Amino acid sequence: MNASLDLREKPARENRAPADLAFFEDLEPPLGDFLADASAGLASAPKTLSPKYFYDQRGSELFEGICETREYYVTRTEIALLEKLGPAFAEKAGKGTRIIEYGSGAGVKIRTLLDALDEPAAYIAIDISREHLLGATRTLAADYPHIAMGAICADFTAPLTLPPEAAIGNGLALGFLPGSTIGNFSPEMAELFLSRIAAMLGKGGALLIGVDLKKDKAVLDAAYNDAAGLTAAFNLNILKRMQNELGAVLEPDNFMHKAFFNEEKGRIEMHLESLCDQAVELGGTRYPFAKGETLHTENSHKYTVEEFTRLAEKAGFAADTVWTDENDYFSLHWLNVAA
Ligand code: AVJ
Repeated sequence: MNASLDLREKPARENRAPADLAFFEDLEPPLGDFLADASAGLASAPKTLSPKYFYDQRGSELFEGICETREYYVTRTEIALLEKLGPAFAEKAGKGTRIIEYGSGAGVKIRTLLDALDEPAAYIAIDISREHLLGATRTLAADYPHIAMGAICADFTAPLTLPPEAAIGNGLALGFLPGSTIGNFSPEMAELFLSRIAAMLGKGGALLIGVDLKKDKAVLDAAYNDAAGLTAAFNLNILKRMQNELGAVLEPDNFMHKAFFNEEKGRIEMHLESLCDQAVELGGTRYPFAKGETLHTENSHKYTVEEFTRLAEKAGFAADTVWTDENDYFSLHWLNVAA
């Protein structure tokens, strides 16, 4: 190696943590290319778009609103379970647990764990949104000064090894994946993702994961068709984003929110259905929509306890305990990384 090559080496990346965090690791996840993804999705048959584009500021607010609706039982059912089961988790986890959360939520769910466990040593959040991640973790740092807080900015669905700074204490490494986030993945992708989590947590680790259950189709359909219209607005917001951010030429009023449980595939599907023959213009290309044709925006897979247990086992976990609410609407699974 010669001197001129040395000069071209990039300076070591700085991952300076704010003083209140134990560490901050920025893996600089590539931002999704909304224009490229939307163009490819409109050109494909059937037309699709990734649900990750729901969550701009307005979309995130609408999602929080959905969680408060009477029909969307998911959030309140899971939080009630987490609160009730605190002592059971504490007994399983023991002292000095290090919690690793995939995604950093509003903080309500993680607080139930931090409050219930026996002197947890650390909380480490992994999230793709840098601002959201740092904001959420620093708020927790202020409220839990005795727990080391770490943040990793990364795409948690991609292969990832925990940095050496994340090895805090010698308690259990406990992964936490609430909210039925896993439902957005196809079963094949869910298995791959879970196997990566198992590798990251390592031998002796465990995962606490929230999984929405199969149930009466009418209950499922209603949860994604709330009477106040928040889910419809959430779905249609993706068209407004295309107009505002990508300069798409389209008429949102010519599309209708459509969500239903597909029994055969075991998933809620969300679509935007075209109410007439029309075209969407994006990046200089016209994409024709026939009346009744849809843009498929989301899948939310539902499992039976047995189906999900089998999937987790294929991914390298050993099922330990499953808890469900009194209606069997939602499940929490405690899985151990298989030896
Ligand atoms: C955030 C993916 C768990 O699938 O229920 C809620 C998203 N979409 N209503 C879900 C959602 C429409 C939600 N997840």
